[in-house]
Amino acid sequence: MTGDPREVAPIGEHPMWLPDAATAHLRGRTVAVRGAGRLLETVRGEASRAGMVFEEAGGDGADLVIEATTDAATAPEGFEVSRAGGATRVRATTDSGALYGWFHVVRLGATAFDDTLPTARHEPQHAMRMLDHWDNVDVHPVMGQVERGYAGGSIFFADGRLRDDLSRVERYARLLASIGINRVGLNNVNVHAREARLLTDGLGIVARLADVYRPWGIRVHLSASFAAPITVGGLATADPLDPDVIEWWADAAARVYREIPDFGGFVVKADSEGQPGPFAYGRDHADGANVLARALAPHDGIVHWRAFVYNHRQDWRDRSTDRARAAYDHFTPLDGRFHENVVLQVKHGPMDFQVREPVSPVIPAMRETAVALELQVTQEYTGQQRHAVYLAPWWREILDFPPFGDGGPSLAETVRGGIVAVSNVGDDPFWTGHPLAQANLYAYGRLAWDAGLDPGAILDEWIALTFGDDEDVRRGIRSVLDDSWLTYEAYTAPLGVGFMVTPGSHYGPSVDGYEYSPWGTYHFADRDGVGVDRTVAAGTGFAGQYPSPWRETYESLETVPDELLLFFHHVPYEHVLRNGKTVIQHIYDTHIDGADAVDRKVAEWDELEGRVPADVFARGRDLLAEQQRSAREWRDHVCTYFWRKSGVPDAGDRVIP
Ligand code: GCW
Repeated sequence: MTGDPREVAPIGEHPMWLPDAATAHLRGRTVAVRGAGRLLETVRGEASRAGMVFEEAGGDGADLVIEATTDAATAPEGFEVSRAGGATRVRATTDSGALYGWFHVVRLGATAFDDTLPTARHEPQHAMRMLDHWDNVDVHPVMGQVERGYAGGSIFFADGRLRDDLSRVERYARLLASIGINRVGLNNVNVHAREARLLTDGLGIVARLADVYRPWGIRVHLSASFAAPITVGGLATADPLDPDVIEWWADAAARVYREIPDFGGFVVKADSEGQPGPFAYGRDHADGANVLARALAPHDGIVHWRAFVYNHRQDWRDRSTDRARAAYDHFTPLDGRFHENVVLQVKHGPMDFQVREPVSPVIPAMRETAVALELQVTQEYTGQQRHAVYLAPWWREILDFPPFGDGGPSLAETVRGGIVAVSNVGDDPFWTGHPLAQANLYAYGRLAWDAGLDPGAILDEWIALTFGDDEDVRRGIRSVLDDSWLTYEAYTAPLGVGFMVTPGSHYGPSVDGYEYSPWGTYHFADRDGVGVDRTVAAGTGFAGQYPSPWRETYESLETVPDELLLFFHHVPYEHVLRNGKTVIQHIYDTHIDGADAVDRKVAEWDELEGRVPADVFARGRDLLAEQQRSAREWRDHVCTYFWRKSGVPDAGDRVIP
């Protein structure tokens, strides 16, 4: 322990938000940990690691008393923190609540021992707070080891097998527990041949990982292939209504639970981007999900069934097919038919994790199905951890959205099946490629626990834990990150239209990259205008999938929010936005301003030299240089493209090449 937050472990592995300095306020203080449960052992281990002194014999005089007792009457996993008689107390009904209470005390820093500390109850908004890994055991020839991973290889697997040394996974589990994550999906939802066998002869791997996560209150889940009865079971069919298939899944689940009694369940991507599914047998997705659900039910397991089902072989000339509509069209007729232990896992937007999309209309539509909201911490479409983009303000907007109109419940209150996100970590020394991308993982956990937290306050918390209390560091990092999501939006695809990325890699601009492709992600720019007509009156009808008032809000050019204009409408370039600018001028201005904003971020980061650890500074500087290059490239491609299409010059007389 150094006491100096700027001294981090030599590179090899950055401690993320739990360097030893983060618990410096606890060193030498006395502690008593009371109650039963294996997670209390974890709390004791943490207290001893922090250099606390254990108080024997009741421990009523300790500086910190952590107690799991049914008297606490907190919700499962919740805790109450209070201060009286010179002691700070954490009381929880369960041992997991005590563990979360411990990490709350870590976050509070020295204020945990102020006599003014108010009594407060903290209970998670969602019982399921999950992180999905898209890790492959083998390195996939196209997608690499971690699909859409921007931070190196897998922390679980190397050389086609489970790593021998799982100590990093353990440190990861600790970091996740500290932000309240309680479920982890271990493998890619695109299940390839090797990974399908995790369910059969690879079960030992799953069991070993479950053992590592268990002391941190985290249950593991597996992505399963719908075709597993054929590919690993040797059956001739995977028809969900076939008795042999039903029996195969029941046996498979029983085998898993014999090895891993607290196994969480299966995650399934079916009939999606080439993954097998029930459509091959003329069955629907309720039939498909329910066969797995029935197999898991006796063991208290859950099926996360993904709603990301759409036609990825569409004819781009056919304007009536709309990828945005697909999930709603497939799933809403099935509402009410899913077993109780099916959670429909829905991406936050109707398309695919873009920098801006409306909220998916599937979420408010499924009134009788438990729905989980899926976010993407890995920055597939938001700069791939080469651009500094703090996503919490975007997630907060999504979580706050009132799907039934103002005054009604927020999206966070609407989803009953919890919150899921795709992880952004790999075996990179900083875990997340860009050191600042750690803030996204941190913020995800905190928002999954409480969607009401302020993204700026979360960022301050992350900065203080990671870098200590230097006010200049706080200000510098805040100035790089605070508006970074909007900056990224400004220099990439405009006004909600999405994509315009390089096909395959999804990094960097290619305005027409997907325009004449089968993937359903079009902007329809021509010489007169741009955007997708998704109105009921004249377009694909997607706007009509929303309950009122949103269907009307989105349908009308008078009321559609500017930032979603091109998601819902095809308009002429000279169409005037509600902000008073024409669409074309908005495109020029935002792209030029967005790239300029990145120049400022480069300078702001440079100010941090000598204030953050040298390795963090150097990595950040290199990546900001790349962000600057890339932002300019985006600016130039997009501006030139629309200047050539429209022939409308920039009102500011700037030279658009
Ligand atoms: O965004 C797309 C990605 C795919 C991913 C898919 C999904 C795992 O480009 O790589 O596949 O989403 O969410 O299933």
